[in-house]
Amino acid sequence: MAILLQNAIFATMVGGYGLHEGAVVLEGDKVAWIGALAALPARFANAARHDLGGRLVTPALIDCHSHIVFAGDRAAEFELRLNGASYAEVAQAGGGILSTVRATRAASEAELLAASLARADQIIAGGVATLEIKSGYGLTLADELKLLRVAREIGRQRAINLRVTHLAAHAIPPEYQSRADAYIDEVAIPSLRAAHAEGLIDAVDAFCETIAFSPAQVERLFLVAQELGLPVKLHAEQLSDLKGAVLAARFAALSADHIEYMAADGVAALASAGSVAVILPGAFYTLRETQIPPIAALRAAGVPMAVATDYNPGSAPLASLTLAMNMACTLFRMTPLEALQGTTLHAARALGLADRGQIAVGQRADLAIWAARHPAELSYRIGATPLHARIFGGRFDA
Ligand code: DI6
Ligand code: FE
Repeated sequence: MAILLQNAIFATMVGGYGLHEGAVVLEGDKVAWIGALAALPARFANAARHDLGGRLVTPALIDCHSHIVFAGDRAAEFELRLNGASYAEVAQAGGGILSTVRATRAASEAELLAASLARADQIIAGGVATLEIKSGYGLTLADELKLLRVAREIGRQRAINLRVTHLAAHAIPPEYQSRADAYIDEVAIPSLRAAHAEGLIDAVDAFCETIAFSPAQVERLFLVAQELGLPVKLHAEQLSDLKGAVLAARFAALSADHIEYMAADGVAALASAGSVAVILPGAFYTLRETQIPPIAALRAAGVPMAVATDYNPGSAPLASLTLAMNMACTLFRMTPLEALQGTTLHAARALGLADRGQIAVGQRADLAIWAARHPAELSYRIGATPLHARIFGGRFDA
């Protein structure tokens, strides 16, 4: 049964905003037709009509970088940092990611699922229909698989498309202190192989940083990903410039993420590899970082920029993708058009998905209907969620 959307402003995201004031027909889980109502083909004459009251419609948003499967919270660490400790100092003192690892290991799969579903619901309520989720708070073979299974289960229990990413190379657990190479060999690579064998993952990520894994260690993991035919992406240049983006580009990475400290060589490498730069202003904001990612250089080099929440308990307890868009504009001087491209078209590309991120014939019928008239309003508002309704796979949410 087809549905016809009329009396709306469609930001198709085809060539900029691609604003279209007309009608759109959805059939099954695909966009079937776009045009002026007067030109509606006879075969759609019986489509169920929805008058959208002049509202803005965009492709449903895509959050291409999150870490929502975890237990506990880090409010105490927030307080420590406000009292002067840095993110790296907290991490070195056994807090930070490792405190979440302790809580996550202790949680049962059911507890973890319940906590993670609540976070997925927050994201969905913000107009998102495709979400990437990473593991990375288990750091043992069994615990990483537990997180990945929970991530997959979210996609079965909720109206959302998931892409699941293996991130065992997120932090060095205490039992491998000063033995990061052994961790790569004994946990990261075996859990990658096991997760792939179980069909749990779509991509492989790592945290390339002085407080985490070196480029040489990441490369060993990426070689296994390559052997398994899995695409890679990388947490690169978040706190320092280890040339992670250059490494990622050598593996034709889907994306390099964070990249506050990326230099000109990284920009050039991403441009020639066709990788996406994933901008994560929530972590920048939370850590009170002052080094801004090289937005102007990325723009000049034609590197597609995505914007994501990075939703995680430490550096970005941020559930709202439209707030991330606001931060990308206000903190990094991205334009509202770039911010919306970053959560639609370019976010799709960052996940290797060509069937979404635009409103065009043949694209997935995942749409967001907003209490707004112009797409810049999505980036402009702070703290309100202007979602009016969401369509997932051709159906309005109940
Ligand atoms: N960089 C981040 O911002 C998150 N992971 C990473 O590699 C933070 C994760 C955390 O602090 O729990
Ligand atoms: Fe992250």
